Amino acid sequence: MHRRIVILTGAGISAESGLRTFRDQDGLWEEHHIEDVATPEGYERDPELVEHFYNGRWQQLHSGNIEPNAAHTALSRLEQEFEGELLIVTQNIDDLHERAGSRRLLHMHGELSKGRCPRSRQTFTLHDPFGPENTCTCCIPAQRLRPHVVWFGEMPLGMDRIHDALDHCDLFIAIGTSGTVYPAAGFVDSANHHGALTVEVNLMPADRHSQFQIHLQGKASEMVPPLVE
Ligand code: BJW
Repeated sequence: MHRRIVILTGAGISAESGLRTFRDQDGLWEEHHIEDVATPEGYERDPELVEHFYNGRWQQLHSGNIEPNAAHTALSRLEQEFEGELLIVTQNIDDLHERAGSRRLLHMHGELSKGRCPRSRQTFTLHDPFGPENTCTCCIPAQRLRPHVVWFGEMPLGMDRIHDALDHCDLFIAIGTSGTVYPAAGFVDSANHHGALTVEVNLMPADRHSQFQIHLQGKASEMVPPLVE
């Protein structure tokens, strides 16, 4: 019986809700250059382009057409029923885990619904898409908010808490992530190192496939509910 579980989720868990992944066919990186929209240098060069990229995704998420799927719901049910320690670490910036009811959740790559003051790092919930009017209330003069997301070369969020959970977990499950982006891609190594059972759920064998002890190949919405129930 497992008592301490860490679950890592990636874009694949939200794919069946209608959100595009990054590296699959038709993924976001087919249409956008990573260095333009997902680096601090790209933002410095052309903030409007980057805001446009995130505003398109913000609008889709708030269009009323996007809902959590059976995989998000199953993880939320697990959280409610499980009496041991559980942490869902998501690389996703959407809020589908929250909408499904998950609370023991950490957004390591940030959140689409928030902007951040570049000076104080304080975050603000965005009720509208980005624009020059989105400024902070913590500084004088007010600073233009930047997307609260983690770009390449920036430090992911909550790493101390994540490492602590990985050091003590006895079950690590990665769902719908290609295992190409670090440090998340290395979490399986930490979990293995600490003696946890490591399980991968993916449509395809992912990059770090061979590091997992158990592979469940298929759609997250079909594989996750029976796995956690
Ligand atoms: C399904 C499915 C279904 C589909 N059911 N499955 C050289 C070596 C090692 C590391 C580096 C290196 N050079 C640079 C680095 C570090 C770099 C990195 O990893 N680069 C690699 C590309 C090599 N990492 C960083 O820079 C990170 N920071 C860092 O390392 O800090 C340390 C540091 C900082 C400063 C100084 C010194 C050290 C930051 C990474 C930030 C990532 N940001 C992004 C964009 C922002 C958020 C956003 O816009 O949404 O985050 S990139 C993008 O990739 C996004 C994602 O969260 C992330 C991961 O993608 P994910 O979720 O895995 O999606 P996909 O599309 O790749 O995969 C989807 C999967 O789902 C596929 O496998 C499908 O098969 C599957 N799937 N449908 C089940 N229905």
